[in-house]
Formats: sequence, structure tokens, C-alpha cells
Amino acid sequence: MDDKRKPEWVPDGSGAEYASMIVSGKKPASASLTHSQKARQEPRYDLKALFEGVKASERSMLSKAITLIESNSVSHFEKGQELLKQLLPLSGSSIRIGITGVPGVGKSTFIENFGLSLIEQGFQVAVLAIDPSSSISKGSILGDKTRMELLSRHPLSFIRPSPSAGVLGGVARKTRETIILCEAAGYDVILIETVGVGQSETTVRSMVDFFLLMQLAGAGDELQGIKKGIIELADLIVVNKADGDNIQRAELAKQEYNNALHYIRHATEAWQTVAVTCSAQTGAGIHEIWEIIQSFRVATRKSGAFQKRRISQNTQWFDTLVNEFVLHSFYQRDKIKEALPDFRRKVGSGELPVAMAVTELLKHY
Ligand SMILES: Nc1nc2c(ncn2[C@@H]2O[C@H](COP(=O)(O)OP(=O)(O)OP(=O)(O)O)[C@@H](O)[C@H]2O)c(=O)[nH]1
Ligand SMILES: [Mg+2]
Repeated sequence: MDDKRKPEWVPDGSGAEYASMIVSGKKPASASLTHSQKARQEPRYDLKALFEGVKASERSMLSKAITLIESNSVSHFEKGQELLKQLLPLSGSSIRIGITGVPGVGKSTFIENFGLSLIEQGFQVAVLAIDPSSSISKGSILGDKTRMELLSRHPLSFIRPSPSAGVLGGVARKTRETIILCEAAGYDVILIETVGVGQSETTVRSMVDFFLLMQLAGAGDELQGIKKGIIELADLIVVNKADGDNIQRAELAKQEYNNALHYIRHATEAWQTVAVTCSAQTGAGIHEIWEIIQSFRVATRKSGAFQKRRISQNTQWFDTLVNEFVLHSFYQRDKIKEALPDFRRKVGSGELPVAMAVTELLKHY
């Protein structure tokens, strides 16, 4: 397997099943093996060692634990869940920050400088990426490691690329669980970068405390090009690249956003979303952004909105997973697989009313 596609840690002798991006389809060798052969082939995870290693903030153990929860193998799933259950009490005390914006807006450059300045202040910083399409290389944080060169080499930071989708909950579940592992390992600021495509903003919003939207100064008509819906998700709008001869345009854009924000529903109860400028490159404005995030934490903890959001995120996540698991198990049933084509045909040709076909089909479940 191409080295660039591998996570930081993979079991000895493993292949493409651990790729952090989707690689060309290949039937795993284990598919034709007997159960006992399979058991011998699958990498062994020592739960106790993983628990102790993550708790002690050992990076290699954290990587290994994440690889375990990212694995699509059924036996790994059970082990991963057991590990999570043990580590859950140690998690939760970080601030989770989502960062979104179009490709090239400067998210990675921002994370590099922001992360380094947080480390200087004594924080431990984990950077995760969400790329729900999990498409090859586009927006992948792996290629970005070069743009986060200092941060990725720093012993107090931890950078993990987007998991590939796989099964059961896919990217969102794996990222949520990775957050828990990172927190249990002592990371107190979790940064999640996502490219603003498709549903990824809503997905990230549903797992973070604070959501930062990065924008560029345009030609004056800032609000025309962007979806109002995304602004409604944001706790802070950052107009990036406010440097050189772009400063004035960035200031103008900031004002326009601030004006518009008066008329837009705010993402978080007890918090007034604002727009600021920054230069991820020179570092101007970065410190102020951290101060805003801290005020946010204080204000929302005081009002209870912080805790309330975390609780509702967990219950919503639970509901989503129940839906996904039930759907999955439904379509996996042999009887359903057998009956489905015939019902489809009858519904298509008008032989059966649709709702009746559904109730008839459900009888096979
Ligand atoms: N002048 C200027 N250039 C910047 C700034 N921030 C980022 N850039 C440049 O913009 C380009 C894109 O920056 P990235 O940080 O990779 O952007 P990104 O949002 O992570 O992009 P994707 O990961 O592809 O979505 C790079 O060439 C950066 O050097 C800034 O504040 N000022
Ligand atoms: Mg990037």
C-alpha cells in the first residue's frame, strides 16, 4: 500500500483495509478463510495496554486506538466500543472547535498558527479532519501536513486525517469516537477541519461546541455568494487573508457580515455571532479569535447552553445511529433481500398500492 495513504499506525502485515482514503476495491484475503484462520490473521489488540497507553497520552497508543475504532471489521468494532466505554469517563473536558470554509480559504494555515500559539499557552492540541466524501486526496489533511509542518512535528499536537466512510455510521461516528479518544489522552483543544461541501458543515456542527466559518473578502457583495444556512451555523465568521493590500477589503467584508448578522438567527443561545478579520499567514488577529472562543465558553457555560448542546448532540447521535443500524440490519435480512425486487416491480407497474407494499414487505422482517 502506498505509504501516504496509511494512518500513523497500522498492524504488522496489514494491507489496504487500513487506508485512510478509499483505495481501489479489492476482496480481502480473509474473505475465503475459515473462522479460526481469520482469528489468527486479524491483528490483536490488547485492550488494557491501549487503555493505559491512551490514558498516559502516548501518541502511538492513541493512533493505534483510533485505528481500532476506524476498522470496519466486526470483531474490532466490539473491542473498539469496549475501549470507548472505559475511556468515556476521562473525556469531555476539552473545547471542540469546528473550522469550515471553501478550499483555499486558509483553514490549514490557520490551524498551524492557531495550534502553535495554543501549545505555547500550555494547551495540548488535536487536529482532526472530516471529509464525508472520503474522496481521494481532495481536501485531505494528509496532503496538508506539509502546510501544518511545525504543528505536525510538535510533541504536544496530534494530527489525524479523515477516516474513510466504511460501514455503520461512517465518517461521522469515527470522528466522534476519535474526539473521545483524544480527550481521554489529555488533548484539551480539538480542532476539526472540514471543507465546506455537501453536508459536511452540518455534520461537523453536530459534534462541536464552537463553529468557525472562514471567508474571503470578495468584490463587495459578500452575502450573495454564500448560503445563508451556513452563516446560521456559525459562532464566529473569520475573514481571512487580511494582509498586504487586502486589509481594507477584508475590513469592509467584516462590516458587511456584522451588519447582516443583525438579521440572522444565531447559532448558539446566549451568544452573539460576530465577524472578525485575521491573517492566518502573519498571525494578525489570531490571538483575538482565541479570546472570543474563551468568552464563548464562559458565556455558554454560565447560561447552560454549552452543557445543553453536548447532551442533545449525544442523544441526536444516538438516534441517528439507531436509524442507521436498524436500516442496515433490515436490508441485510435474506428474506428482505429476496422479497424486495418483486415488491419494487409490483409497485412500479401499479399492481400494488405503495403503502400496502411497504406493510407487506415489513411482514418479512
Ligand atoms: N496572503 C495570505 N495567504 C494565505 C493566508 N492563509 C492561507 N493562505 C494561502 O492560501 C493557500 C491555501 O491555504 P490553506 O491553508 O491550504 O487553505 P485550506 O482552506 O486549508 O484549503 P483546503 O484544505 O484545500 O480546503 C495557501 O497557499 C496559503 O499559503 C493568509 O492569511 N494570507
Ligand atoms: Mg486544508
